[in-house]
Amino acid sequence: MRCIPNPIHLAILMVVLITFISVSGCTGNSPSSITPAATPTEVPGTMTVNIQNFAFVPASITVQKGTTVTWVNLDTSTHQIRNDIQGSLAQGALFSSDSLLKDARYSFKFDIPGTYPYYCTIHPSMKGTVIVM
Ligand SMILES: [Cu+2]
Repeated sequence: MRCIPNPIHLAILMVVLITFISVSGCTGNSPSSITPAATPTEVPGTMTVNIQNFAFVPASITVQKGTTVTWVNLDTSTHQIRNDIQGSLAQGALFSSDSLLKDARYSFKFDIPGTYPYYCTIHPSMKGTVIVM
């Protein structure tokens, strides 16, 4: 029995080869690894408020009790955070930061549910609120 190449079998073989080469070529074009987009992550029990363009961002946050809130000054201007009880600057403050230079941080842990307004002593028009549930 002689082995004669069957034209149909050759055609099928060619299609299979072309398909294989095409698929192999495609895998070369796909990214070798997918890097997940960087997403801001909050460690449980912490919250960050940015001080940016003379504003607290976000100006109002709601957190569970026991949460530590950290303010980060992204401005080149110095800011100073002070708790303002019921809008009266004369009353005592539960929390009060030092003067925060650029990139300085201040943290305070909120253990008691309530509403805590605060402001910047240097720029009193800057106001924010921490609501503790
Ligand atoms: Cu300020």
